[in-house]
Amino acid sequence: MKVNPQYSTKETLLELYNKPLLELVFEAATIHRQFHNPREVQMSSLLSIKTGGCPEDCGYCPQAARYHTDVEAHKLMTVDSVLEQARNAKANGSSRLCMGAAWREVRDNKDFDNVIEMVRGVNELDMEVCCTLGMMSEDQAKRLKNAGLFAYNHNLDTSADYYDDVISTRDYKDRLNTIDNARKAGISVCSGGIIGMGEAVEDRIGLLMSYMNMENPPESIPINALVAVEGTPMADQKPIEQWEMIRMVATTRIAFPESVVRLSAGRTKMNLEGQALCFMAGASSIFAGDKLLTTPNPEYNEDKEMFRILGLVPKEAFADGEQPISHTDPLIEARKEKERLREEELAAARMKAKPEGFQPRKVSTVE
Ligand code: SAM
Ligand code: DTB
Ligand code: SF4
Repeated sequence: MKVNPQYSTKETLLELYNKPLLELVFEAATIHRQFHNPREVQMSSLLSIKTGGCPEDCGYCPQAARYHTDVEAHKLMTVDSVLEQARNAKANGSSRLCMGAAWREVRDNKDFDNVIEMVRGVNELDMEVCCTLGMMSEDQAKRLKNAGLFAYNHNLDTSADYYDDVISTRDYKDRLNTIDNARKAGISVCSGGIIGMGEAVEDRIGLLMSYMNMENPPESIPINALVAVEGTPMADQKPIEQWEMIRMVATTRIAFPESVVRLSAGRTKMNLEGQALCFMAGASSIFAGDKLLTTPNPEYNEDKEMFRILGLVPKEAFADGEQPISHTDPLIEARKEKERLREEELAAARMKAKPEGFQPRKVSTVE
């Protein structure tokens, strides 16, 4: 049951969202238990591989070049430093790494070649590797997939109706198109939204309806609360109440029983009890580490303590029924085969050169 047929219209979803809070949480918790292990919460790490200087005008985003925020622009990180950060994240319990770039779209250049290497390297660490790089073509998606990309994050953010109030440099169709390209390449889709941008409750439902109308809704739906950043047009937005986050998580959980609902940006403004209700209502992932892409997030130790108090355990990679992407790449395999043949030739030549009766010493090997 990818979508819940009981709540497949605007009206039924809106009614669900507005249910008495504890009834809503109970219904969500019931569905959650049927499809997921309620004690498991995935720790996922975010890494901003290319920061700031973005040409887009997303009203919420501190990385847009046109707004004057404290974000310092950085060019693309090196492959080695990304892999070092990935190993750190894994050592701290993360089973997924999401690499974000402040790009409008992917371009076929040296930077993209390097991202391909990053994806290959992180996949080899047996982590779920996710990227969020802006718009991309089907061919670019295929290259990412071949390198071992597990998921692509591309948020619709809000309803189609409210979208133009938030962003003017691209439209909803562009977003849907990229999601389609990820799908065509066989990449798992991560797509969700932000609440607290001044939208109406109907826009939150409109966002969910966009996913409801997809042939294949996202496997992963991040729910963010706006992090209002000084210098952006949304700097003065009043923070949402955590009850709204709980309602949004619960409604998403009920509407998309099989998807992973991610309690994403905005946790620094929530207390332990609020987050606990989100987990109860079906959130089964958080971003771990003291930084999201550019804004603060709770410290590792704080989250470890929260897991201890609530009896949660970190979820392993690929626990949601998806298979890891094989590390075997046809090019690497061909190179290995060439090396093996050469080794054989050398060994044969050595044997020829050895005196009669020579017995090689036995060496134990581990495959
Ligand atoms: N440039 C790419 C893109 O827009 O798809 C990838 C990076 S972008 C920062 C990834 C997502 O972060 C956005 O789609 C948005 O949903 C979320 N985001 C950005 N700024 C945010 C903020 N201030 N509060 C909450 N979420 C935010
Ligand atoms: C998502 O939905 N939230 C994450 C991730 N996908 C890429 C990003 C949150 C960014 C919050 C603002 C910042 O730190 O710059
Ligand atoms: Fe650029 Fe992405 Fe930020 Fe929009 S959300 S300004 S595309 S980095």
